[in-house]
Amino acid sequence: MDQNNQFDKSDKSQIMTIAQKFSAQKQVADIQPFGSGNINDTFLVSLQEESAQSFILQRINTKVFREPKLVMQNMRTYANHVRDRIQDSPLDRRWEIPQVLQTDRGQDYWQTESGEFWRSLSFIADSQSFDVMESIEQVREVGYALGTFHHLTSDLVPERLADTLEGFHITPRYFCQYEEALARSNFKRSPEVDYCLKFARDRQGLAHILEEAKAAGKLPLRTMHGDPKVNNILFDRQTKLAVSVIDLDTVKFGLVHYDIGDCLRSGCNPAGEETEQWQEVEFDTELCQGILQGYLSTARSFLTEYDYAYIYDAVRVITFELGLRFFTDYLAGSIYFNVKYPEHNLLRSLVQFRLVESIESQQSAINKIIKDIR
Ligand code: ADP
Ligand code: GN1
Ligand code: MG
Repeated sequence: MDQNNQFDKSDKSQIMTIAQKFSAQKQVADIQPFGSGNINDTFLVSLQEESAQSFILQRINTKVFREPKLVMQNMRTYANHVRDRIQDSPLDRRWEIPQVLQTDRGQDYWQTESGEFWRSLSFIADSQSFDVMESIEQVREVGYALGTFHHLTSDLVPERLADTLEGFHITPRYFCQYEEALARSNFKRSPEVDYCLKFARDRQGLAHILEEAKAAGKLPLRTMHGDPKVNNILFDRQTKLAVSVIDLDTVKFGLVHYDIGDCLRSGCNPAGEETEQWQEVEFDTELCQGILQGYLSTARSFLTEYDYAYIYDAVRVITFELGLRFFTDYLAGSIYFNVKYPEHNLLRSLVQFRLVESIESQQSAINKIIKDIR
C-alpha cells in the first residue's frame, strides 16, 4: 500500500502472511483495507473458520509514531487500568476496550525486516464507526463516550503514560512548524492558497489561548485521548449506543479541552471533513448542544469554572490547529497525513478554516449553550 492507499496483489499476500502471525493458528481467509483513518494503515482480517471473529491489523505509521513500542505500552496501561476500574464499579451498559492480540511468539507487535511495525486488535463485535454524525441521538452518544473515557481514566497516574508524539496539540508549536514549512516551500499561488495564508496570518493569536491558560494554572492536566474525532468512537449496530473509544495511540497527560474541542469540531460539521464543498461548511450548534449534553452526563463531576469558560475557545483553537496542520503538510509535500491526491491537504485545511469562521460567527449562541447546560 503506498501513500495513496493503493493496495496491490503482492502487498496483499505479504500482509496476509503478517496477519497469519496474529491469528492464533486459525487460517486467514482474506484482508481488506478498513476504516478511514488518516495516519495508520488499517485492515480487517477475516478467518476461514466461519464462527471465528475477524480482527483488526494495523501498520503503525512510524514516521508519525517514532517509538511504536511506547504506543503499545500505553495501550496496555490504559486497557488494564480501565478493565480494573470497570470491575470495581461496573457501568450500567455495554462498554468495550480493544484488546491487543499477540503473535504466535507471544509478542504484541510484529516488526518486519524492513522495519515496518504491525499490531492487531480485537474487532469490537457488531460495531461500526461513522465519519459524519447523522442524528442528535448519535452525537449525545459521542459526548457520552468521551465523558466516559475521561471518567474512567481520571485516576490514571500521569507518570504511567509515555508521551508517544512529542508536541502533539501544542498549538503554538504547529504555528512555528507552519512558518518553517512556508519559508521552505515552493508552493503555487492560487485563490485557495491565498485564503489559507491570510487566514493563518489573521488568526495567529488564537494559537496561544489554551497553552497560556495551562501555563497560568487555569486548566489542569488530566488524561486525554488526543484524537477523539467521531470516527474513533464505535457504535453498537443493534442498540445504536456508543460502545468504545478506539485509536488509543495518542493517550497521554494533557488538556481535556483539546479532546472536547476535537469532538465538537468533528461532530458538528455535517458536511464532514472530506467535503469538496468547503465554502458551505457550517458548525451546527444543535449538534454542539447534543455532544455537550452527552459529555456532561458523565463528566460534570470533574469540570471546574475555568473548564467551562474555555470550552468555546477549545473548539475554535483545535479547529484552527487542524487547519494549520493540514495546510503545513500541504506546503511540506504531504509527509504526515495519508492523502489521495496532491491537493488533498489543501482542501482539508480550507474545510477546517471555514469551520473556524462558522464557529466564530456563532460565538454567542455557542456560549449560551454552554451556560444553559451547566
Ligand atoms: P488511524 O490512526 O489511522 O485513524 P484507527 O485506529 O482510528 O487508525 O483505525 C481506523 C479505523 O478502523 C477506525 O476509524 C475504525 O473504523 C476502524 N477500527 C480500528 N480499530 C477497530 C476495532 N478494534 N474494532 C472495530 N473497528 C476498528
Ligand atoms: C488524524 O488517525 P486519525 O485519522 O484518527 C490525526 C488527528 C487529526 C485527524 C483529522 C495522530 O486522526 O490529530 O485530528 O487525523 N491523528 C494524529 O482527521 O495526528
Ligand atoms: Mg482514527
